[in-house]
Amino acid sequence: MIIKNIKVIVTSPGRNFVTLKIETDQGIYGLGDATLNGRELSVVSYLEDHVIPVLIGRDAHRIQDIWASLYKGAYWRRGPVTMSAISAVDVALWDIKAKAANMPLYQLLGGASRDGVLVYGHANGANIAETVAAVGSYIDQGYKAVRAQSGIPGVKGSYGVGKGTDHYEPADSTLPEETVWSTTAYLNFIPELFETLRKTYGNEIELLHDVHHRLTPNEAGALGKALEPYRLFWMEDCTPAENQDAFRLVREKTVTPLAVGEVFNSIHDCRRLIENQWIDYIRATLVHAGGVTHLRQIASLAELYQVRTGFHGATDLSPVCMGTALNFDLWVPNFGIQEYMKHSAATDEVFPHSYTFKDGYMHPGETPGHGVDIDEELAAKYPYEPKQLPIARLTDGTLWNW
Ligand code: CS2
Ligand code: MG
Repeated sequence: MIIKNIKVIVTSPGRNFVTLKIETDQGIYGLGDATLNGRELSVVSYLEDHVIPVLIGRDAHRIQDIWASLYKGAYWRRGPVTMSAISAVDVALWDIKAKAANMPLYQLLGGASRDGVLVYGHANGANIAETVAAVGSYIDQGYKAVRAQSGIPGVKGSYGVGKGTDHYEPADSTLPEETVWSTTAYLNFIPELFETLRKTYGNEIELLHDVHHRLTPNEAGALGKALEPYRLFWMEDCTPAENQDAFRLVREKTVTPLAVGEVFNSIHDCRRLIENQWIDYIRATLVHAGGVTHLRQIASLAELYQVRTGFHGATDLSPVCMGTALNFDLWVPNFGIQEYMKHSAATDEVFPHSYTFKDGYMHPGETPGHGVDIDEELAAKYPYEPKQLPIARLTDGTLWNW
């Protein structure tokens, strides 16, 4: 099965997405998500200038060889742009192979290891009362797990608080919006949020929280300890992980489960974290960490150390990524949980899909491939809009981790 043509489709039904479409000589095509929030056009260029020319004429079934040639053949290995491009090719080729085998991707990977994929939703509010109410609305929708993020008193533009819509879209300005961060205000506030949530909803509901890279290891350890009475499912991105050993310091201070990795793009970003069992969940995902081929390696390493998957699934990862992730989640032995931020209705129209949500669980469906398509005509109606992610500064003006 020969690769005949490859398209990069940029569309913006409410937010930017980059989709790779690989067409073969047997009329089967595959789709991959190549969206890198705020850096979309860099991946478009990498694909069009450096990847597509070397793929035309290649055998679409030789996924492993193509992955190796794009990774080792690049010389300049790793990084979010390169790996998002490789991920898109890899996912599209797995989509093709599953379609050619006339089965959903999860069957091709080895069949279902569970009946459904546990997901968590994103509840947020400007304050504790609004956030508690938002968590309640997710419980009413049947979610068994909910992430809670709240505005922090005195902190402008607190992370994770939506602007009146279902889905929180942080990349919503052409130049980075400046937000403020105060660790003191945050640490004084967050335990009360989860104390209130537990008092209101009890211990059944799984509660998650995203620190979003903002604390030092010592502060993260202190927060984890303070949250232990409220038994979080996980505390995410508690401290930047370029120095993987930082998580040893956090681990020594708290038993609150730790999740990290949505910004990782290869196994080398998380090997030490996993081998030393400094984390409980790995969040690296299909669109940024090398696709199915590489995520299988990461998941297999994680399984050896009782680390489970907890894929990133924000709205800046397209339905193509979500559909592929749900197939992977249904199969992978050491599954933990899947993030699920509902896309906009316009996005769901551009990307028709077979995945479904019911009572807090999702299923990819039985459509051959990953189960997600793209309506190219409709996609063309939503031109690209330059958008960038915010930055954060401390109250003294120091540039901080957003
Ligand atoms: C967040 C994301 O979903 C999450 O866990 O960390 O919303 C993240 O901020 C965005 O995906 C960045 O593009
Ligand atoms: Mg996160």
